[in-house]
Amino acid sequence: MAIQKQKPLNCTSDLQFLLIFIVVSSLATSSSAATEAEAEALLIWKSSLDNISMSPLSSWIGNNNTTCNWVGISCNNFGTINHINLTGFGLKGTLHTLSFPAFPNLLSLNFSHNAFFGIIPPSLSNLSSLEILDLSHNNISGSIPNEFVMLGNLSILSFQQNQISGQIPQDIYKLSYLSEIDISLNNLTGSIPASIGNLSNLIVLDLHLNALSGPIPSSIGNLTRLKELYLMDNQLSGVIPSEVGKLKFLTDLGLVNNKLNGTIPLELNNLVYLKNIFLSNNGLSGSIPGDICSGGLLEIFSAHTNHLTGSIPRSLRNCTSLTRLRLERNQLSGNLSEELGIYPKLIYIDLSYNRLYGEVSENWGKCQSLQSLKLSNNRLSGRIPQLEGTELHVLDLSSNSLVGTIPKELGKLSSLFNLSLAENKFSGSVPSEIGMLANMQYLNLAANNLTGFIPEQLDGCGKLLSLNLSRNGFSGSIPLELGSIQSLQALDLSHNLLMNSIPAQLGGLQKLEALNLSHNELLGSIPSSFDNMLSLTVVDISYNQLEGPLPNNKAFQEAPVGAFTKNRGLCGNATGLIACPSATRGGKKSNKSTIVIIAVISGILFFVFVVVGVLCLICHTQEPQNENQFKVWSLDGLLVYEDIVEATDAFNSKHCVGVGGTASVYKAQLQTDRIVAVKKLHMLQDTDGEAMLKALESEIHILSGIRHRNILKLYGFCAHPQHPLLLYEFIEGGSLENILTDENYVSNFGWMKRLNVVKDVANALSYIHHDCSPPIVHRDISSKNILLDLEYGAYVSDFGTARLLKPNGSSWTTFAGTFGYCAPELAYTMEPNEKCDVYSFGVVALEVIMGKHPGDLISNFLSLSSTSTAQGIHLKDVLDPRLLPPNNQAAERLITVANLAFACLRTSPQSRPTMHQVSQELLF
Ligand SMILES: *[C@@H]1O[C@H](CO)[C@@H](O)[C@H](O)[C@H]1NC(C)=O
Ligand SMILES: *[C@@H]1O[C@H](CO)[C@@H](O)[C@H](O)[C@H]1NC(C)=O
Ligand SMILES: *[C@@H]1O[C@H](CO)[C@@H](O)[C@H](O)[C@H]1NC(C)=O
Ligand SMILES: *[C@@H]1O[C@H](CO)[C@@H](O)[C@H](O)[C@H]1NC(C)=O
Ligand SMILES: *[C@@H]1O[C@H](CO)[C@@H](O)[C@H](O)[C@H]1NC(C)=O
Ligand SMILES: *[C@@H]1O[C@H](CO)[C@@H](O)[C@H](O)[C@H]1NC(C)=O
Ligand SMILES: CC(=O)N[C@H]1CO[C@H](CO)[C@@H](O)[C@@H]1O
Repeated sequence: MAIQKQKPLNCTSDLQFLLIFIVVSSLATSSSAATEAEAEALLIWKSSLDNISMSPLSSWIGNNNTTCNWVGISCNNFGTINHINLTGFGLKGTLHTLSFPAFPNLLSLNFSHNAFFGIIPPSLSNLSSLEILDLSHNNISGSIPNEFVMLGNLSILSFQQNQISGQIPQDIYKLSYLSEIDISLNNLTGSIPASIGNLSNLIVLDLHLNALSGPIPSSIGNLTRLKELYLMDNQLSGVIPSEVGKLKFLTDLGLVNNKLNGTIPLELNNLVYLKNIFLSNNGLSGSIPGDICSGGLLEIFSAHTNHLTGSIPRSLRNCTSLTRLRLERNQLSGNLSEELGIYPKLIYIDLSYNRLYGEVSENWGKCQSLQSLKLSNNRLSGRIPQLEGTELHVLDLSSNSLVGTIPKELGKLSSLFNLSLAENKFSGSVPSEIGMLANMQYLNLAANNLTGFIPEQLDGCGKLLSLNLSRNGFSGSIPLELGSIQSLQALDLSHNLLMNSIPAQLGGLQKLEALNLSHNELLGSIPSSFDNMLSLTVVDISYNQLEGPLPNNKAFQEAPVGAFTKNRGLCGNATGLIACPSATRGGKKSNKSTIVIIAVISGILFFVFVVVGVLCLICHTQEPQNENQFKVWSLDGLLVYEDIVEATDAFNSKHCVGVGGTASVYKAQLQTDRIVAVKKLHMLQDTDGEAMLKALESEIHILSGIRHRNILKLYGFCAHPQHPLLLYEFIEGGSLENILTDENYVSNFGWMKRLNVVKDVANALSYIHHDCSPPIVHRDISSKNILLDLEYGAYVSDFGTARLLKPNGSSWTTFAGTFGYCAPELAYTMEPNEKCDVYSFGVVALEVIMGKHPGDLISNFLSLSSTSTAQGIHLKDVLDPRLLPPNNQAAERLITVANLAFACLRTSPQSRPTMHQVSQELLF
């Protein structure tokens, strides 16, 4: 099939609309004058406010001829003020300086989202026409004054999120027009007045997150128009009054986190509009009303952590509207095989910690939206059904009596990140397909009857944090591939039949904190690579056949005796062990000459290690790489190309996620369901297409061999003559630059996450400079080219301008790089080397901790000194002011990063550290 000529790419068309955007003032005023009293009252009040309030109210000047045009003010046809809306103006001050009697015609007063403090002044009651009062999201304290109930026309009242204390006024029932009360997130005490039942127009009652106590008054049943009732997070006690069943329009019922007991009233069966029911964390008993989904609108039913008994009602079986069902931690019983239907919208279900029996129904596999299925700690039997039809992220079937093998089809659940099948009766071997679960973080298969080898393919679970295979019958060796799961923090292989020696590769698990290899048949000595496991804190290697010295590692040195017992012959200076015969490792006491000898020996050893290490790396990188993907993709170029054209609707701008000088980037979901980022290169008209393609291709061949977890994976290349495409791993997140400038992300991007980003980038650069042969220089490190995933893991991307650095130097034709990140020497030499990347890294590291490009700070620093570290610059002056100050540990590390960054910015390339040195310094 011939490829049709594509429409010219136009990713920027949306921007053009933005440019011709015209701001239209929406402040319609029907009259230009307000009364003199109103204008005066406002001006007096303004002058009482904090200074920060002056600029938002700068239009509040002059006389009453202009008042109706003041910001936030609007007037009625008779020239008096009827609405004041100052939402989110950043105003600070009190309310009692505002003379409320001046506004007899005011209908709405909206002061939400400011910093008002002090009490609610009793004179507020002078606003005799007021219908809407919104003081939410301020810092107002004191109690609600009794005079308040004189606002006889009030319909909407919102005090949400303040510091209001005291009781709800007994006379609140006098505000008979009230349709909405929101006093949530305050400090109200006392009980809910029974008189509230007289507010017959009430539609919303929200009192959640206060300190209300006492019972829920049964008069609440008189609120026959009520749709939303939120009383959660208080200390309410007693039963849920059956009168709730009279609230026939009720959609939302929130009673979570109280001290309610008794049963869930059967009368809820009558409420056909119910949508969300939250009853968790109370002391409720009895069974769940059988017809709770009678209206067919129920979406969320949450009643976990109560004492509910009986079975899951049949009405829930046909409740196809359900999205979340949480009944965990009750005493529910019954046969689960029959009780559940197919829920097309169900996302989350948790029935753990009950007494359910029967089988895991085949129907679960047909719930196409299902992301979490948690059935642990029940009495389920039978096998795992087919679940490929779901979107599962979490599957927890632990602590049941399930049998059979672990189905290899689980490997198709590509979103799965938490799989727990522990404490069942599964048998057979672990299918290697589990290794296809690349998003897996927690894998727990402990305490089953699993046998065979531990599959080496588990290294495909590259994000694994915890792997627990303990208490099974696994045999064979520990696969050395486990050593490449760099994210691993906990590894438990205890109580199996594992043999042979511990692979040295496990020593590469730099993030491992807990290691349990006890109760196996492991032989030989503990690899010396374990010396470098800096995160390790808990170890247990007892009950094996191990011998020889303990590694020189704090976790081993400080472990209790029990961690080593019942081995063949371990030695070292840990408690309970004999000292090793020779002083090669672990020995302490010695005279000076042995120290010198040790130093010399270890020097030589180190040298040998380095040489061997370097040779290994060279061998390794020259080994045929795993090029399957690359080959497949490049051979099938046409096919993949068509697939991409289809997935991007022929490069439609709606799939475009970024445009740069040399390329546009699209997000494409291929037919294999893989999501890739497609980079479409802009080809210049006058370049020699063929030659350019050849050059690109050979370069890409080598780049595709880079495999590092902090480097964006290049999957392949389509050598299309008009627009060559590069296919990359798609990272859901954004560029470092975007995240640092987006206020929505900044507060979540705390110090520890930022330190990790710096570390990740350093590791990636160290890898391409020092572990690749030939070394690769990136040439364009900037915050634009560093992508962050949703967990703030960093990926260096865009080697578009990188060229392989040939050992004998190479000619550089064009200058690459981003302004503001380029090393100064690039201005007069065209031979960039690794040290340019080091410089750019310094800029990025500062940018990460400052929250913005360091700009002038660099030139100031460069003129200050050319060799030293950051003299005269205080850490607190450079830290991102949008975050809270760091704690001690983070502060210490930030100082390290700042000093390193300044070292990287030294004018003379020779005096900058190497990326290897930098990444070593960042090993915290
Ligand atoms: C207010 O407006 C009236 C009529 O437009 C005018 O006569 C009067 O001078 C104005 N007052 C001031 C103080 O500008
Ligand atoms: C107050 O104003 C804000 C912003 O215009 C609006 O979102 C909010 O709903 C208003 N409050 C009430 C009670 O109408
Ligand atoms: C709110 O008021 C309390 C005292 O009433 C004070 O401690 C607190 O700092 C205030 N918060 C803000 C954001 O102004
Ligand atoms: C309000 O509720 C109480 C208690 O349920 C009841 O005795 C009373 O008759 C109700 N009042 C009205 C007006 O319905
Ligand atoms: C549960 O129900 C299924 C289907 O009706 C039935 O086959 C099974 O025997 C029941 N299990 C128990 C333990 O009663
Ligand atoms: C465990 O598996 C072995 C071999 O498959 C079998 O002989 C044994 O009975 C199983 N034990 C349990 C408790 O299921
Ligand atoms: C003019 C007027 O109505 N003033 C009232 C304002 O509110 C206070 C407190 O409720 C009353 O005491 C005033 O009489």
